[in-house]
Amino acid sequence: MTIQAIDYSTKIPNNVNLTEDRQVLRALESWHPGYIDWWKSMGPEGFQEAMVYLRTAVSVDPKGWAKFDYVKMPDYRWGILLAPQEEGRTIPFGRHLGEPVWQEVPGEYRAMLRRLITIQGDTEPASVEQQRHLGKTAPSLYDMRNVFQVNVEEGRHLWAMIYLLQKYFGRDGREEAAELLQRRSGDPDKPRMLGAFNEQTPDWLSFHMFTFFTDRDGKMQLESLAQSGFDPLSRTCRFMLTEEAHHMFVGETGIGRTLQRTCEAMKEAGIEDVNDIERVRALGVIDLPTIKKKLNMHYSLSLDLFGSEVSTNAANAFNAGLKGRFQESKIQDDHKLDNANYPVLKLVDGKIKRIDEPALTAINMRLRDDYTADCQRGLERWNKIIERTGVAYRLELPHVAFHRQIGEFKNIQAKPDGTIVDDATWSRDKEKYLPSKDDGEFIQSLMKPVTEPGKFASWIAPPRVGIDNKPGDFEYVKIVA
Ligand code: BYC
Ligand code: FE
Ligand code: FE
Repeated sequence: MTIQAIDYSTKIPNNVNLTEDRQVLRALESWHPGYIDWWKSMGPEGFQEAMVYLRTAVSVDPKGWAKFDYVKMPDYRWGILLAPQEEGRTIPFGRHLGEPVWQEVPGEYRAMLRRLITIQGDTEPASVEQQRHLGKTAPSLYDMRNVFQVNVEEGRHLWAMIYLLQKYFGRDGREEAAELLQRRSGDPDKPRMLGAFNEQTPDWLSFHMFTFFTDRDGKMQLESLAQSGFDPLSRTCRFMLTEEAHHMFVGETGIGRTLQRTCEAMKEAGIEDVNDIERVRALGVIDLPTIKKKLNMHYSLSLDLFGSEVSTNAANAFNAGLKGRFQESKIQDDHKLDNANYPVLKLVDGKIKRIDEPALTAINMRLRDDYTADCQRGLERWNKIIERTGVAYRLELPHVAFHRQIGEFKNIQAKPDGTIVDDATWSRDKEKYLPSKDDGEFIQSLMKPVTEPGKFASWIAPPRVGIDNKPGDFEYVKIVA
């Protein structure tokens, strides 16, 4: 395994030898100004001049791939970095199992591959757009730096997909690349492609839920694409996953610190009843039932990102060797799914039932199940935090039929426990399960910026350790007024 050094001499840092790939370099360089315009108009609002203590990828070596320094965000070095090519790699699943991986796009799969890459690419700038207001209400400089770190890396993930489109898809690829800068999150005329990426991220509780739940969909999708027989896609996704871990860390610790602070404040004030919302809120912390509602919302929105439980798109992508399963190589089966079944939750005569479906068409369901298990482990860590404070409360994932807009359950209403209810009951009760306008306003009232180094807003505990082992009062962002 050789590790290609990163070339910083070109405008676009890369380890794909762009200096000798003139045509692609030119295409990328002509896309660059539009990207910078997009970043300046749609990236973090009000902080384009700030000096931010960011990590930048300087190698793809898993040990020591990043360096930390103060950077003005528009000067961030968005690079094209692929994990090293593995000698003799073969296609790990599907109809071409065992054949050498492709270094060029197989003609018959061109459209399918382009679509997968475009959808992946679309989510990256969408999340930056959704999060652009958050700097202004950051609960600390530490948190502010974290959202900006996530944002620049999502920007880099867009570059990763743009490189594939421009190198391997000719004129079609250049058109897709241009359109990726034109769609906008939440815009009714030119929305982003997937549902959850057109929702708002109105406050920091949502941001942390988003990075826990939605970036985790990112992880699962990238893991499946990292299996791809199209080797450049696999290599790109493998390196993206290195960065993704931090995004989920931001979400998990962000919620963990919020829970910690709420529970500590309740204990100090001697409040036993978690449902005594008024008294808890008066302490300047977010009550646990409201945190649960936000969890319900972001988990259900993220489940929609897995597509329909039974999907021929997914079956075709698997068969073609383009998109595999989570940890494909660790699964003990034929990797072709010729005669296999997989249990799928379906709506049968108005009841939710587990039905065996051909495993090939149930690929989305399987990935979603792996995702749910991964989320569940995170929830258990949150519950430990609550438990240690002595507050009697547990977080749970709502049933997969709850609040869905895609798949089997999109036409019914179910409570978080999975009980199906009629529309009238749902309308009457939904604010018990999802954040109400009132909840939103209360959270908004706490979103006051804290910009003094080492200080934190009332509703969130400080982190246990700093970024890059910096001390507690480190100035992660030098704000320029
Ligand atoms: N919203 O067969 P179906 C990330 C459409 S996140 C709107 O059920 P399929 C990140 C679908 O397009 C990871 N439309 O689903 C996280 C299709 O439409 P067409 C992003 C939807 O194709 C945080 C029709 O419904 N990466 O990286 O098997 C921050 C029937 O589709 C939705 C990927 O998603 C939806 N939720 O699976 C930053 C990987 N769901 O084509 C970044 C690439 C479905 O008939 N994408 N539809 O018009 C895929 O693998 C698949 O496209 C999907 C859908 C898993 C998304
Ligand atoms: Fe990403
Ligand atoms: Fe991410």
